[in-house]
Amino acid sequence: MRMMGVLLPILLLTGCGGAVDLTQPDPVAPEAPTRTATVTAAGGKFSPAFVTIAQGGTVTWRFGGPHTVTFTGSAPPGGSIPLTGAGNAVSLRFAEAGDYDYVCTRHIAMGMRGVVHVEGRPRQGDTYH
Ligand SMILES: [Cu+2]
Repeated sequence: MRMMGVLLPILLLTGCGGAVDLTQPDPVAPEAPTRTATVTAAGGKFSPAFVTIAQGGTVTWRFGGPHTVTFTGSAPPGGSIPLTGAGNAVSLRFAEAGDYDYVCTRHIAMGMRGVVHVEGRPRQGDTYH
């Protein structure tokens, strides 16, 4: 009988400790930008028109009709994408951080424009004084 008195509290404690505490939020890791994004060029617009990627990441444009991806300021090493027909996909890699504004020269009057936002990161070998 003495054993039962000891065992019961232990079992209750175990049951409690094993339960998931839903009141505590999961620890949230700092959100890192993804390294890739896909933009659809169709129907007179880029969707999504604004994408964020990490430095060194890649954006792929999927063409649903004849469109261009023409950078109006900074351009990635591959440069702009000339007129490209439906069914094609073209990827560009962005080595440098910054904002890359672009338009479709055919449909600029329709407001067919987009932005690739490339988030920077400290480079290996950088020193801070
Ligand atoms: Cu277009």
